[in-house]
Amino acid sequence: MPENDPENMPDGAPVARRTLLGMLGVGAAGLITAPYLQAGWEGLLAKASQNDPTGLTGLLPNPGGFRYYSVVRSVPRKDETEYELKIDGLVDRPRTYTLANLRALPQARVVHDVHCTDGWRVEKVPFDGVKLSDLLDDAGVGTGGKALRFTCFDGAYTESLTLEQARRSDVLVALRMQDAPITHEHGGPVRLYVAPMYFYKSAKWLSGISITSRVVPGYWEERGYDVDGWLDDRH
Ligand SMILES: Nc1nc2c(c(=O)[nH]1)N[C@H]1C(S)=C(S)[C@@H](COP(=O)(O)O)O[C@H]1N2
Ligand SMILES: [Mo]
Repeated sequence: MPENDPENMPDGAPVARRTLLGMLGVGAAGLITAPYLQAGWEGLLAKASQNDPTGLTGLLPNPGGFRYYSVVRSVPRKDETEYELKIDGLVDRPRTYTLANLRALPQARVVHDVHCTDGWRVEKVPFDGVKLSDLLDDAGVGTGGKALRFTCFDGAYTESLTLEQARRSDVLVALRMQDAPITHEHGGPVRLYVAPMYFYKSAKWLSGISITSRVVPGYWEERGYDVDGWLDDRH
């Protein structure tokens, strides 16, 4: 389901896009040819995305191939000292992990093409982190646990997976992306990476995993996206 199909956009999204272009002080045509240095442009783009509740800054050109999405205007930065990931709900042993705790666990690497439903994709992106299945084993899924609900420290975004999907070896609680710590703009210090599904399943700024008795649809799923966001080439 295309995110850029006006039928599927949240009300008023096109207006928000015009507002953004206005904010940058240039028209759409000017943006394409504006003589920004690449690094400067990416920084500006990241900042603009933070102020774009619709994620439509993704329509602006970005040399890295990625677009920065956030459904809220600004997201607090969490470093080493502040970051925590909580696992609770239907588990035998509720857990809280710091970044150091997560780094101390066995790390797995997944290299896959990233696809957004908007139509952009980036090929062969390496992600490293802890297999979600390892964290599930650590917490121990309790009786009746059938699905996972992910929450984020942006305070708004949510996602879901079934227990079976979450146990796949290509689903990571990722600490690194493209061989570097995940940047704030890309959802660092910790984001989910669900390689076999569209990138909307890969919740940025991950702060909570709750084991639930059924799938609770996430932010975009409440707005029409598929709960099972499989890519066609997942096998
Ligand atoms: N917290 C949070 N996670 C999110 C999103 C978001 O808006 N907020 N957008 C999703 C979508 S639609 C995509 S395509 C990717 C974009 O990741 P990127 O900004 O690192 O390119 O993040 C996904 N995870
Ligand atoms: Mo997306």
